[in-house]
Amino acid sequence: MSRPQTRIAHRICPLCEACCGLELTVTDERVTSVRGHDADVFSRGYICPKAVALKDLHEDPDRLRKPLVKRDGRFVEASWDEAFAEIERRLVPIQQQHGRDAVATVFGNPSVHKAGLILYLSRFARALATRNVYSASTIDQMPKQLSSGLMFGEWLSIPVPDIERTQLLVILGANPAVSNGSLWTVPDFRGKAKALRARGGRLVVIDPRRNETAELADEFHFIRPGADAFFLAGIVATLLDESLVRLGRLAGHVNGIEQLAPAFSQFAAERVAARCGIGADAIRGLARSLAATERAAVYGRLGTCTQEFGTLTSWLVDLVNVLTGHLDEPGGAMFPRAPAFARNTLGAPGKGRGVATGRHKSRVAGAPEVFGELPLTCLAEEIETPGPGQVRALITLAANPVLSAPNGKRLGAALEKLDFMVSLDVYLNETTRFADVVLPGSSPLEDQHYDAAFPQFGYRNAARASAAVLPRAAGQLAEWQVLLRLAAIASGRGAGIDIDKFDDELTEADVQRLAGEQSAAVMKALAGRRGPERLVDLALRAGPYGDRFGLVPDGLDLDKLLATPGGIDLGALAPRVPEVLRTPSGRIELAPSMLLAELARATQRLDDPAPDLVIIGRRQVRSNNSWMHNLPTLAKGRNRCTLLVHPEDARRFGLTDGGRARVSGAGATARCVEAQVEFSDAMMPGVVSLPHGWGHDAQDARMSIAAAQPGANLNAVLDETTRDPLSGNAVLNGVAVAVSAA
Ligand SMILES: Nc1nc2c(c(=O)[nH]1)N[C@H]1C(S)=C(S)[C@@H](COP(=O)(O)OP(=O)(O)OC[C@H]3O[C@@H](n4cnc5c(=O)[nH]c(N)nc54)[C@H](O)[C@@H]3O)O[C@H]1N2
Ligand SMILES: Nc1nc2c(c(=O)[nH]1)N[C@H]1C(S)=C(S)[C@@H](COP(=O)(O)OP(=O)(O)OC[C@H]3O[C@@H](n4cnc5c(=O)[nH]c(N)nc54)[C@H](O)[C@@H]3O)O[C@H]1N2
Ligand code: SF4
Ligand SMILES: [Mo]
Repeated sequence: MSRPQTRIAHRICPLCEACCGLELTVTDERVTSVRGHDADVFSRGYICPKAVALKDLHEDPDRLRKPLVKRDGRFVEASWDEAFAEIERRLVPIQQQHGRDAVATVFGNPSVHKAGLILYLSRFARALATRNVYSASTIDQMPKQLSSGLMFGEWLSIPVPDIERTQLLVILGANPAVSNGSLWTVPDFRGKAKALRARGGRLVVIDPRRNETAELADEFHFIRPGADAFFLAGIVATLLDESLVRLGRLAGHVNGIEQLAPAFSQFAAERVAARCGIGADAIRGLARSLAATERAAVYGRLGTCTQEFGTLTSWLVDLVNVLTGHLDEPGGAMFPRAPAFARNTLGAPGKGRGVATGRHKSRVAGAPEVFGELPLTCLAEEIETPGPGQVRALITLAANPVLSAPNGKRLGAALEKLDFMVSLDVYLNETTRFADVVLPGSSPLEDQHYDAAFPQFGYRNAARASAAVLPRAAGQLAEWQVLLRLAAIASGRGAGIDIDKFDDELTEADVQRLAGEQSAAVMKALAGRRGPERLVDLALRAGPYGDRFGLVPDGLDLDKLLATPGGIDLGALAPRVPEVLRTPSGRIELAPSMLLAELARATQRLDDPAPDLVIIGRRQVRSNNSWMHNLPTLAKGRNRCTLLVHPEDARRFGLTDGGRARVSGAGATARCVEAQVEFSDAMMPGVVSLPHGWGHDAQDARMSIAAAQPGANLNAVLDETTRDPLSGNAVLNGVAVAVSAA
């Protein structure tokens, strides 16, 4: 027998936004251990329990490895050529007969975590040329993208707390101690929060649940779900009223400051206190602390976005940061400068076109397009409702909306009625089981990796790339190749297209736009690579730290990053205003008219009574959205899909600890689920919590481990018709429910 061959490989973890550097031991082409990479300049050895599950995912017998085509209602394995031929045969006639909008697409969360998907999504979408583009963004962060776009001129110019230098961090509606951060790439949040406190700084958390982040905090307040806009408006009103506003260096770079005093006159702390469930003294006190602390930042995330006033709230977070002199200042909320793919490093600095919404509207609800997308919660009605523009076919890419989006039952029933559906996914699950053709996505360990999105939200600037850890399995296509083939079919160029030539053609067009007369030379410099790797090399070299194709000899390129697996540190965040701005005025828009109108609408809602009981979600360390419940290392152990109930509420509703409860949504067609009750005094009375992403009880899915402990689907009781009207984002928290013993 030959001696086992062992090697060490490095890979950035693609499982969440923290983007930790991993060190993997590979013995005879099998991963034998996964550890944190101590020499990683960004994550410094930190990992969470999910990283180890990359091995489970790679080896999971349920993971799809061959295309599946549905014949007479049953899936049969097919070759890639057969699968693409079937797609061409069925998709193209739908486009021809019913028009381009008859084909919809949904991009799911993992598509942002894989270079082969994120860098080819736009190519695919352009080829599909439909208005029916949906994604996880409208059940997640679209409000923050919209408020950032309106204030700073770019959808992804989102400031993040400079946590290593701040002295006061206020967190609303986020639980980075578990989620590891979102729109804020911050591995080891826990360690950084402890360091903040060790240097005398303070952490304040505002949440309807005393969550794991609150346990690290100096100060915690329960807030009534959905009341953050009122709370933050109370802070702004206090700053204005007590003359605490200090713009500092930004004074010459803002517009609209004079519009604020009249707009906030209704929101005195004493007036909003009851709406928030937080005393006026605490609101005024926090406003004063923010104003008086030299280095402070307010951060809001999922809980502040997935509510009716999501965009309003997201704006108010940054308005408070500006008014207290903490935006774009060290220790405040700052704009990262990513080494590649950041729109706020392209084009003329300091001015731009800004953002617009509503260039078209959804056909049935009339919801405005935002960032080129329609609200995911509109998809079911767009499939169900006859008439011109009706959605008759769907392509899902790494998405599981039947579990992830409100009222999946209705969506599932709609998917069943489609003329044709294709999914690119790693599992046959609650959503992909409705497809006619399922194409297998690759195991992340088989892909070279560069995070195109997350360095735009990094707690510091860094550049890292990873080589593939394992060779691609025989016969497995890379996901970018799959997307190009789908693009070729959708644009009428046929499934048989030469993928490499097609890729050259598209990349040449990009280079032409970027480099004009120099484009031939640039293409030559990129020779030897193709697919996402070539796009990464191009973006790095043309980017703010790039080698500019030789003009900056010690600048970045992909070779350099691949030769440095621990990455290259590009320093602490640095002030970027006005260069970062892309608004038409070249200033930060403090009072966009759309948001002032929304603020006025909120005044009508100041006296809304609290519903008897509302539900919120939660995340857990050993789980990620809807798809990691089939991985043995994560799935083992106790039932985690429990309904957290405050003991007082339990008494009111006759629930027992460990017993079962029926949770039903409000309204005539109330849907219900059953879950195990767990008493918790960490819950605000009147609020219960169930994690999302569970409910793996579909008979025809193929996830054997997940099916053994299916859990209850939170989204089954949520309502697909309530949205933040500005961003189209779903309301996932603070929804009225009833509970009873089951
Ligand atoms: N009630 C409630 N609902 C929520 C949330 C909440 O807080 N509360 N959170 C929301 C948020 S923030 C998000 S982002 C969404 C997420 O919702 P989705 O975008 O639907 O994402 P996931 O649930 O993570 O499902 C990911 C899908 O991608 C597949 N997949 C995994 N890895 C790969 C891969 O490498 N390649 C391919 N091709 N496929 C892959 C999985 O099998 C699964 O089908 O859920 C949202 N839903
Ligand atoms: N382990 C793990 N990590 C993950 C994920 C996962 O599923 N599991 N998902 C990833 C994804 S896709 C995302 S988007 C991020 C999200 O990361 P975070 O933004 O940190 O989201 P959550 O952990 O859901 O925390 C949201 C918090 O908002 C609170 N909340 C609910 N409603 C309200 C409200 O009205 N007001 C206020 N102030 N708070 C409210 C909840 O109680 C909860 O504590 O996490 C990512 N990381
Ligand atoms: S926190 Fe965990 S899942 Fe997220 S990137 Fe790091 S190791 Fe991966
Ligand atoms: Mo998300």
